[in-house]
Amino acid sequence: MQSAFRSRLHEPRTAVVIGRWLGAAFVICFLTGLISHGLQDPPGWLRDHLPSRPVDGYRITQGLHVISGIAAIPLLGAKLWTVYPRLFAWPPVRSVLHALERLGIVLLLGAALLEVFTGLLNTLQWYPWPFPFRQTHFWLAWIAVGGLLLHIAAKYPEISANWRRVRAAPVPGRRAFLTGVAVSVATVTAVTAGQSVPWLRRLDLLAPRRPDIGPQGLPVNRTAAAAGTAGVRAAGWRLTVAGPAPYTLTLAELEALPQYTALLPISCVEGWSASAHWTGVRVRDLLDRAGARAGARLRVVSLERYGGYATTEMEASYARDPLTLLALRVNGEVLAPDHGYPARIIAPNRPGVLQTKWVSRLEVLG
Ligand SMILES: Nc1nc2c(c(=O)[nH]1)N[C@H]1C(S)=C(S)[C@@H](COP(=O)(O)O)O[C@H]1N2
Ligand SMILES: [Mo]
Repeated sequence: MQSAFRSRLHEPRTAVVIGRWLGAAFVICFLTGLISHGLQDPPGWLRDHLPSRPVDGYRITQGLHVISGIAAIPLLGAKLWTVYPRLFAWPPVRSVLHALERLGIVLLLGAALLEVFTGLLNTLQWYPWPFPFRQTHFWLAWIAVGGLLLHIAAKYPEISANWRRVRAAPVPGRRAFLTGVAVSVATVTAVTAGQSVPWLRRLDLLAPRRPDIGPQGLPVNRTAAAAGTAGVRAAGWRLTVAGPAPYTLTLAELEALPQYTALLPISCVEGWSASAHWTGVRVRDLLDRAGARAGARLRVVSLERYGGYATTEMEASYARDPLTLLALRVNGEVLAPDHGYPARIIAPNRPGVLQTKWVSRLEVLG
């Protein structure tokens, strides 16, 4: 059977080297994914411990998440090519242990392929499936990690025998093949990482976003037209703050309050990020005026009616951070409609999805 596959590179040392690179990409992707999930949708026990610093934390972890996920695609291809003759091994199951080993591979392979596929399409904002992206992506990651651990345990003897080059049998062509794989990984990384890494921006040929293209030099995910908020005018707009001492402000009254400027990024979960100077009123000042207690959480309500991010919640660590603003300006200009005119939330170390635009109401929670 094996003789049907003529390349000599279907061999363990090649599989181990690529497996190491793929494993590293997986681990980075998994850990940064957990961070992203925790920040975006924290379970109760974590909710009151989310840090609002470092300011660029989420920008870095989510940038790495998408970079390592994209790098995993050519690595998965190379790994699969290296080992696929074994998928046809006969008899298909030799023992209970062998059955377990193959189950691990089915879980790992199925989950890993689906994971990079759904992740890649997510960066393109394309959701051609009937299930919710985020939960599916989250649970598949755990299945992949479980499959990976089973796989490493089952292959441990072979992995350790081929871990060091001196102990593995020499095979001509191996070095060239590994170099080719490394070059393709470097290339896909270089032409997409510019969506989050500023000094790679000029090479950003294939990523879905250029972080400097859009109104006021910033990309837009959901436009005012799509959100149904393009017709918002200062005259009819009010900010309502609901709390122990509720009040309502016009835009002119909001502009008359002390204004602060902060350099903060929008870091989209899809991988692009861009920093800007935001100017507006501190959220904590607005909350103090409403008589909120120090540990109070906050609900932010947008004028947008139907979107999944029309209403968001903010933990006290963000609401109390002096850099967290209800922003009225970006880079010195009044917010464009697509960036949330007349007022939007901007807070440090938060996923872009929670930087709510077209805000009309803040509700103090408990
Ligand atoms: N009301 C509302 N706010 C929103 C969104 C939305 O769909 N509705 N999208 C969020 C997402 S996913 C991102 S990445 C940022 C993008 O902000 P920008 O369009 O100003 O760059 O806005 C966030 N704020
Ligand atoms: Mo986003």
